[in-house]
Amino acid sequence: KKNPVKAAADKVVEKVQDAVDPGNDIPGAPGPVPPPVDEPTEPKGPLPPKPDQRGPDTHSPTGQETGVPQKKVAQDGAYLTTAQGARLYDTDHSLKAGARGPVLLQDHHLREKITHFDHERIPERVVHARGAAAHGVFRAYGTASTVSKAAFLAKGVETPVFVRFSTVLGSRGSADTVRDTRGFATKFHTEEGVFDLVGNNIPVFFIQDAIKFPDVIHAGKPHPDREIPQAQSAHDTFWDFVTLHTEATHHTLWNMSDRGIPRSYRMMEGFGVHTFRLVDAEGGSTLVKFHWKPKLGVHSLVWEEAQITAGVDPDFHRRDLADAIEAGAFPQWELGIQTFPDTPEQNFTGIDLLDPTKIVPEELAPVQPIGLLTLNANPSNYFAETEQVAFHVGHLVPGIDVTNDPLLQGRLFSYLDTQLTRLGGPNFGQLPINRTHAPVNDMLRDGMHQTAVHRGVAPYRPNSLDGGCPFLAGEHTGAFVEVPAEVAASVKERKAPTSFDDHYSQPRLFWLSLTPTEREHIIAAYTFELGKCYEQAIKERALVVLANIDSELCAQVAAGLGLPVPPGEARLEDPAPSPALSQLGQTWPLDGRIIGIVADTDADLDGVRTVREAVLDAGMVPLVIAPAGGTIGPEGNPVTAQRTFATARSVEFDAVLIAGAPAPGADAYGARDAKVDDAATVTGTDSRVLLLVAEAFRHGKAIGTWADGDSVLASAGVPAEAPGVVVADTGATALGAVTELLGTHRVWERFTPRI
Ligand code: HDE
Repeated sequence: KKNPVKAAADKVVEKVQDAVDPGNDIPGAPGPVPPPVDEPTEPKGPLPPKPDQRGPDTHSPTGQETGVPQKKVAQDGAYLTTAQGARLYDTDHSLKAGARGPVLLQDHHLREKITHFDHERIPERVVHARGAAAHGVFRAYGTASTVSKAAFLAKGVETPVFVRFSTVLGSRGSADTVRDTRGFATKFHTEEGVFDLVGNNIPVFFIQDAIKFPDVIHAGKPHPDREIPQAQSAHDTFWDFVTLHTEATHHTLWNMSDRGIPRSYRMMEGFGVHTFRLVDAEGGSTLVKFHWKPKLGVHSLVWEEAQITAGVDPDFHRRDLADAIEAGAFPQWELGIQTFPDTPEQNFTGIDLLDPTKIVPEELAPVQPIGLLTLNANPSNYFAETEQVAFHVGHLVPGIDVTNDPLLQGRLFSYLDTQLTRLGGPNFGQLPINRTHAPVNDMLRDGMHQTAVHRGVAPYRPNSLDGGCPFLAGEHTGAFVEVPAEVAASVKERKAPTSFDDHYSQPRLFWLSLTPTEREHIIAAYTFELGKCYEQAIKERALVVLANIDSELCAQVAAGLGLPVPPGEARLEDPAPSPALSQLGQTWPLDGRIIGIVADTDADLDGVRTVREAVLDAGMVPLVIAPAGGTIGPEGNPVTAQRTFATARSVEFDAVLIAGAPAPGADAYGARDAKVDDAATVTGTDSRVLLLVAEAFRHGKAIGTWADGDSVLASAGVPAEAPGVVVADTGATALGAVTELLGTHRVWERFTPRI
């Protein structure tokens, strides 16, 4: 029987819906859906990016438009429909035999909704599962044209790109700031097809042969019995492997250095790791190593910061990248190459170019800039873009080829293979984020998730039915032709060249190239990670490895572990240090740096306003930290709090300013209202503020105070005369001094290395 109350209610709903019935007349309603774009099936000019391939346009939170505003609504059209387009009148109640009765199997909407939901997840990447990505553009300087005929490297050519950064070991939901290598994978949508540069933020790798990849990853991933620890290398199986397998020493040392805990994806170098081969228009070839150099410099967290951040804001790097792009502070990297003659030895000054555990110091082969990458748009949909993007080192374009590096050779197999499981079949190239912008005219047919409707009857060659089409291209009509590199007559064997046996000279080179502060961080990292191992034998073996890098490093870690120092092996002559490997000693731009400004109702709020403006003018982000949410100050002219004492933690800020109260009599913000006047001054006594200031100090961050803000320093145990602590009269002076300090990222004098 019809429920009269419900019937009346339904009528009302219908009426309301009719009233707002929109179609596309409602201002702001989405326009007509564009017609689908056919997959190209015959040779023709390059297609522009399809509507669903274009990166979204962004706008900044300050309201400054950086393009067409991003579409904010999830659906097109006015009515909710099924996947088949039938309009729905109710999506909240299952179809039942009476309001209190059982659910009917015939409820097709319920079944469709739940079934689709049940299958929303795909397998996460077996490595690099956690990532964050952005769209951008690569603009070539043309400087690489002498060594590569790749069209996208010609002067002034702009190529759309999609870049995905990642950690390696953790699962999709793991924390961003763990100690790990970071992935830096770039998909160039060139007019000659897709080129993927699938690199890392560390220039060397743990292993020299792809066949060992499952071993190193099984060792680094959580233990198979309890599946712990998550996204960590501080456990027995990792150290068991890397100490038994000493070719991993160089990469492990980089992981234990500051490079293992980057401050931001925007402040990381990227490396192609392997040696690649570029081919010029005449067929001449050059060996190269690829480098990404961040415009903001290379900066890291300190270990305690990384640990706190993993709990306080596990999405720290993801948020940082997205916020910067949304605010219009587009991160940039220069792509550079080190070039080497393509000789049969593939060796440069004694360094085997096929060994991925070796770098070539920049002092021996300078990095020559060839183009500029700018990330300027956030993905619109995490799953469709960041999750479904599929990189492959075999996605190459004419002018870029591979070498015999045995690690690279194995990767050429793995990246295609892994997508079959992850993306469910061989047609992942048709997904919008992966689809090339170049015309596709392949003879690949059918398969899971085929979305192209191929026409004709002759997807084979040779054929007569299609008039012999399509034809094969040649070197001068844009074909990808492998470099006819000579392969020396040899026997079939499972072996590595003897040059691959040198596992220590380059770890020593790295160690010798760092400043005492950076070395101190390495000592602390080894002491922490090995201290987390249970097996004594593993720790002892690790010390033997360290003794072969440096006796002082070994001695300090041994002291931390409470173990005897093992003897080191006799070493050959020390390599010349490579200063380019150190992160310290230079001054960098401050774009997007975050300045916390602690203020309460008694503070010099005029000073706070001036400082906020100046911070914004300098391209940085001011965040006012107040006792509670809302505003502080007089009703007519309040200062808005972006953080509160409860929500702010030091790790979020690159520098901290403390606004003190103006001198008695000098009313800084004019007529105060009585309510505000009554509010107690809490800054100097609030334990959360004291913790914030003490942590900022411990982490080497610049701290500035003005008016009587310096009283907080004493309560927090921070000496006012310590390096990088500024006690000023006005906010502007305090900010000026702090800004100067920020250029070097941290106040390095505060760290006192043991050696
Ligand atoms: Fe990867 N790697 N890898 N890798 N790798 C993958 O591919 C693999 C290696 C790197 O954001 C997988 O689509 C093997 C070196 C990045 O989607 C898989 C070997 C370098 C990403 C795979 C290596 C990398 C991956 C997992 C040893 C730096 C993330 C999912 C021969 C130069 C890409 C996928 C993204 C992802 C295999 C070694 C970088 C399984 C077999 C060396 C940045 O195919």
